[in-house]
This record gives sequence, structure tokens and C-alpha cells, in this order.
Amino acid sequence: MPHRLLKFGLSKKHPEQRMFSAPSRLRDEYDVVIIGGGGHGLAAAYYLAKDHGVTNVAVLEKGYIGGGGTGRNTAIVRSNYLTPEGVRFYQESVELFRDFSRELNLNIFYSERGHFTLAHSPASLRTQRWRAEVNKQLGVDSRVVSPEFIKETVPEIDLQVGGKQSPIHGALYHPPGAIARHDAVAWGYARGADQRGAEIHQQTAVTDIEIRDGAVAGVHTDRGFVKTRKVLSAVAGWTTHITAMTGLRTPLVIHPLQAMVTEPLKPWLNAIVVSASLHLYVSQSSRGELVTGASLDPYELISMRSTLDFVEGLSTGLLDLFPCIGDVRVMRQWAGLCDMTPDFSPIMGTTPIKGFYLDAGWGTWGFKATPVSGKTMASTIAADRDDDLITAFNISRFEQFKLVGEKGAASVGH
Ligand code: PYC
Repeated sequence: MPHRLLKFGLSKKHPEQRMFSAPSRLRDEYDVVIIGGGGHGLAAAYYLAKDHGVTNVAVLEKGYIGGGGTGRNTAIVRSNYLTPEGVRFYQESVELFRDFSRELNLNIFYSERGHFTLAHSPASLRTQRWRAEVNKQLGVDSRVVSPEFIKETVPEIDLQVGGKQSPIHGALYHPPGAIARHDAVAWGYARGADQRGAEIHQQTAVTDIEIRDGAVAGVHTDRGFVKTRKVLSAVAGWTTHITAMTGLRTPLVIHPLQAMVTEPLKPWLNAIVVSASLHLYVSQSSRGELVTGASLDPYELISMRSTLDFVEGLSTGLLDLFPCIGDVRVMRQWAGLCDMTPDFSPIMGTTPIKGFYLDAGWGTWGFKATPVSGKTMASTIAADRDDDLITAFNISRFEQFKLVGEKGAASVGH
């Protein structure tokens, strides 16, 4: 390995293989155009090729792959949702994540840590109990645990939360809760899709969508027009820009979500700890950094600006929970965009526009859905019919008042 590293470092010709090819020319026509080169879009391209043999596919990314929500989250994977629809969906994602490194031949450092959702009141404990029961019914490993169990597993935690907040009454404990390297997930799917014939075009923005007689006819890009009958929008926080091109109305609102990491520390926090009442979640990455975030910024905005307010607020909650990290320095912070739905479930599948498919409404929980969203959107596009696992998430639920209320399973209160 050191020899290879040296060869790589000293070579002027960059002897390492690129992760994926960079086609110079955008073709005139594709079977499928995917807007958005994040994890979801790339996963859809990969599964279209692998599961359905659809390889005449272009992924169009206005920036660089994985530069949006995929690279701006806190990389938590779990399936301890509240509704049966949510639990089944995320459980499939967990299974795909577990096999990712083997299937895609790329180590995403998938690490099962155990996930605690702390309850600071009897009412919150009741919700956690409800989640645990739904989870167990569907075969997901989740249970309510006592404050003593939490303290034994995470000895550094202050169960009295500094004496200023309500003490911890218990938690929902979900042993399969995991973290992963989020950028590697995008690269793995990009390489897998590229090897099977899909084209990935970075620095290529879609400027309009051509619709004729209620059906998709192509996309206009800043590199010219591309004919296609099938378009998938997988752009998370930019979804309302894309749907505006089609005239499709959605109930999405966009909020920023901020996160930060500390300097690297020796390993001490093995679990993922979430407190809905303190509006925070924290885990320790394989590099030793504490990766931590909060709830949405409380205003609609399309901006990836970070704020000092956020660091101050989040640090206050973190110190109440873990007084031992008082001297730890914050290393960097960032913001991402969250496309929020009224019921906190995604919008997925077919739409009233023939050939236009939506993968949106990911709010603050999109990273963990990357594999399953790719797989189910690929099957939906290939068959032009919603995959069984996502029928409940179709956009039509809003006019039919068939909401899938998942707010109780969001990471923190928003
Ligand atoms: O849904 O687990 C989650 C999550 C963690 C951080 C933001 N959302």
C-alpha cells in the first residue's frame, strides 16, 4: 500500500483509475434522464441498469456528484419509524446498506452502533413505546430501555441533563442504528451505474422540461436539448425549482438544516444519541470527530449559509447532555436543504404527468433512504407503475387525504 501511495503521489499521469468516466458529449436522446447526481439519482441509475437492464440513461448534475444533500447530512441509518409504511421502507434500506460494501465493492465504513432516542417526559416515552411496538410487529429490533441501561451503555451521559432540562425517563433503543461514509455511497453508485452503461454528466443544469400533451418529451439543458420520455427528479432541496418547470403543484416547503463536526477525539461514544427535546443528534465518526446536528432552521429559505446561532444553540444542548466535552473545539459547520412535506413522509413515484417521476420530500431523513429509493424508483420507472413499497408515498395522497404521519419518528422535533 505505501508503495502504491508513493507511485500515485509522484506520478504526473494520475495512474489510478477514475471512479467513473466523464462522457464529453451529451447524446440527443436517452431512455431515461435523471435530474440530480446525488445518492438517490445515482442509485436509481444503478438499479435501472442492474435490475431492469435499462442502460440508456443520463444522470444530469448541475454541480458535482454528492454535493447536495448526500454530502450534507449526518449519515445516520435506521429503520425505527412509526408507520408500518415507513418501517417496511426503511427496513429494506437497512438491508441494502448492510450489503452495500460487498455488492458495490467499496467500503462505506458501515458501522452499526445502536441508536438511542431519548425521552425527556412520560409523554415522549409513550411515543417511543408506540414506535417500539410497531417496529417489533414488523421484525425491526427496537425496544424501550431504562435510564440505567442508557447510563451503562453511554456512561458519559448526564441523565439529569444539567439540572436545567427535564431528566431522561428512558429511550427507544434500536441496535441496528448505524452510520456510514456518505460520500462513498454516492461514489459507489456512480461507479456501479457507469460500469453498466449509464452516463453521468456533471456541470450540466436542466433549465426546462418539455411536456407535450401531458407527457414528458425531453429536457432543455445548458448544453442543449435532450429527447426523452422519462424524467426522474431526484434533487431534494431543489425540487420546487424542477416541479415549477412542469406546472406540477406539491406541498413542499424548503428549510435549511445545519450540522457541524468537532475536532477528532479518541473513541468514546459508540452509540448514536438523539434527543428530540434538546433538538440534537450526535455520533462519533470512524475518524473520531463528533458529528452532530439540530432541527431545521425555523424559516423557509433556500440557502446553505451556516450561522453562529446554530453552533451556540447546539453546543448548549450537547453540553447539558455530555458535560465532559466542554473543551472540545468545533472544526467545521455546514447547511443543507430539506424539502419538507406536511406529513414528514417522502413523495415518490408516478405523477399526473406521464413520464415524470418524483423522488422528493426527503426532509431531514433522506440519506438513510438512498439505496431503497434508488431501487424502488428504478422499478417504478421501468414498469411505469409505483413499486409496492412506495405506493403510500405517491403525491396523490395529498388530494385523497391519505397522509402517512411520520412526524413522531423524525430525528428531532421540528
Ligand atoms: O432521521 O435519523 C434521522 C436524522 C438524523 C439527522 C437528521 N435526521
